Amino acid sequence: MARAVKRSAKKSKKAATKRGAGKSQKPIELWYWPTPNGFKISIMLEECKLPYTMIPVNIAAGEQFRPEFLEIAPNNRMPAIVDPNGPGNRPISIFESGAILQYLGRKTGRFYPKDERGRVDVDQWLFWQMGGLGPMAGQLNHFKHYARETLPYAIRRYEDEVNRLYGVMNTRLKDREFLAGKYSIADMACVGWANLWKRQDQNIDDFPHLKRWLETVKARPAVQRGMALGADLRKGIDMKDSNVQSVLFGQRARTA
Ligand SMILES: N[C@@H](CCC(=O)N[C@@H](CS)C(=O)NCC(=O)O)C(=O)O
Repeated sequence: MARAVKRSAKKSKKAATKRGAGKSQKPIELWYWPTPNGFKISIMLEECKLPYTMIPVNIAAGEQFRPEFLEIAPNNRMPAIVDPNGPGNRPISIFESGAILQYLGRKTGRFYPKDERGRVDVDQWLFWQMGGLGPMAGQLNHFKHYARETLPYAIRRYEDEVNRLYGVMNTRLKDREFLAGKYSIADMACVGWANLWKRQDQNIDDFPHLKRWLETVKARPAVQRGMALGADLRKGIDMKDSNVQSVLFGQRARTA
């Protein structure tokens, strides 16, 4: 696993102390690769000014299969975190970006309402991203940009679905600034995916409310820092390279 990169620790320690979190808060380990799923967590850590150390997981080189990563992320997908100051002040590890966002929201009391109605509103849109926008845009990306065979039916199927989902998002954003009213972890979950509209062959001008939302979210300095995290790591990686493709595609069960 590549060298860990410390981020924000100095500035954030102060902020954490200010919020009453105590001086003993150790940096959260963020196991990460710069993709829209990774950005969700780098954005949230930046928004909350939590101290963290980024540990790159080079998924193009197969680092997601290393035993030390599988121990915290048995699904061999990043992102994952280890919070040394988890519940009971004991370490906790978490995989699945939605679960991590909710955990960090509960831990900090930020971007995730405490009242039930507010929380349900955020959860709906968070799960909508986890089960809809993320997987559909992910499949579209696969068939449109990475697949060795061109399969027009598959491309059309996911392009249509992403288009439909953007329509849903656009309607939702017609009369509210953010997906759940106030800026929340649901917006953080979606921004990295919606930001790829060009690559998805979507026309953002068909979705004016979505366009306004995207510009607003992307203007936040923490979002910019989160989405810039580790950008250099991807340089020189060719997703069409047969070694990379043999790591990432055609994965089947690995039984012990
Ligand atoms: N549902 C997971 C999806 C995470 C995911 O798909 N991560 C990809 C990168 S965006 C990954 O780690 N891929 C490694 C692989 O395919 O082996 C989450 O939201 O955390």
